[in-house]
Amino acid sequence: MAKPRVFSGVQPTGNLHLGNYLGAIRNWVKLQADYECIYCVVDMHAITVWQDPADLTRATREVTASLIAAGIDPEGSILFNQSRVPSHAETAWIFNCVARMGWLNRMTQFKEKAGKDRENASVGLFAYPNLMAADILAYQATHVPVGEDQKQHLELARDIAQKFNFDYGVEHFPAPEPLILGEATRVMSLRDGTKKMSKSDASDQSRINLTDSADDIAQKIRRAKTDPAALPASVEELEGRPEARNLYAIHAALGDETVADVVAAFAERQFSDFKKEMTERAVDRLGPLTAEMRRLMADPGHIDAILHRGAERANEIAAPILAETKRIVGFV
Ligand code: AQP
Repeated sequence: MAKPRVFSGVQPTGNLHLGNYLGAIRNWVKLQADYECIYCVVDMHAITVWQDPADLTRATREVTASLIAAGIDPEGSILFNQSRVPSHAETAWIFNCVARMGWLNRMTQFKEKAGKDRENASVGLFAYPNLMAADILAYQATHVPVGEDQKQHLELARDIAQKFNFDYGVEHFPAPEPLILGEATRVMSLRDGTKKMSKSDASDQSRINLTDSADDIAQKIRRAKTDPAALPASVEELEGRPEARNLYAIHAALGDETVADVVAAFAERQFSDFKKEMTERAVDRLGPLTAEMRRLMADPGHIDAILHRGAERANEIAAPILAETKRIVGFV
């Protein structure tokens, strides 16, 4: 029996951080055993906000190197960059005509990213969820591993698939399911436990980048915001303590434990002890990944060849699906 198909993407908008790693990429690696996996560096999403061209090229290679270093196998899985496969843009246009303005108006990520200056945001930023739906449905993928922040966009992808099928009286697109896995599905900023850890946060102290050295990691964890209360004796005691909750979730996820395991291990101990052990765990986990990524980045030609080959394989799957989509729409 054919394995179910997974699609997921990451933007080359800067260095990947611990949130991307624990919320998404680590799960991508695990899913390779049981799914047919298509992983995409979504450069067309990246340009929904301004990207310096040279930085975009560098970040595309760097993100690809991080994915391979984290354990994505470019032979077994398909790894490529979005702009090389035309089905994404072509399907997205059709979805621009299926999705309703009212649906997109409800997307919280657009509100957060456009901020107060909505009039000045790009049309691409507004239509971003339609392109994301196209990314997934261009392959008729059924499962999408994402962090919690992407749940709303995935629900929109399901709505688009259903409306397309209903409008045209077909069963062409599946309704894709989110796979939100692990103890750290929403990693928060190290400076503010109520804000998501993000590449675009102005403060580098807010996140642990996958390119950070052991010293950087140690310093960021030492300075991470905490609260004056004692370490919790139960999981319930983490309620209302967003910074402590976040650090516990990160420590648990890095060690493949539950938050309850971490609570039990540190009850009646000091935050300084906890932070020391958290640093060791983060460095042990990320150090080899960073070293491998640096090694891969020394040969950008090799990374480009992987992306090109991946795009060819992705296109082999997407081209016949796009041909059928166009036939259904009535394009000659
Ligand atoms: N803080 C997070 N916690 C858990 N998962 C996260 N993801 C991102 N941030 C967190 C997951 O990582 C995958 C790739 O995300 P992306 O880079 O394509 O876009 P994003 O969600 O917009 O990430 P950033 O860091 O916030 O990027 P910028 O600042 O450029 O917008 C997704 O599966 C996402 O859920």
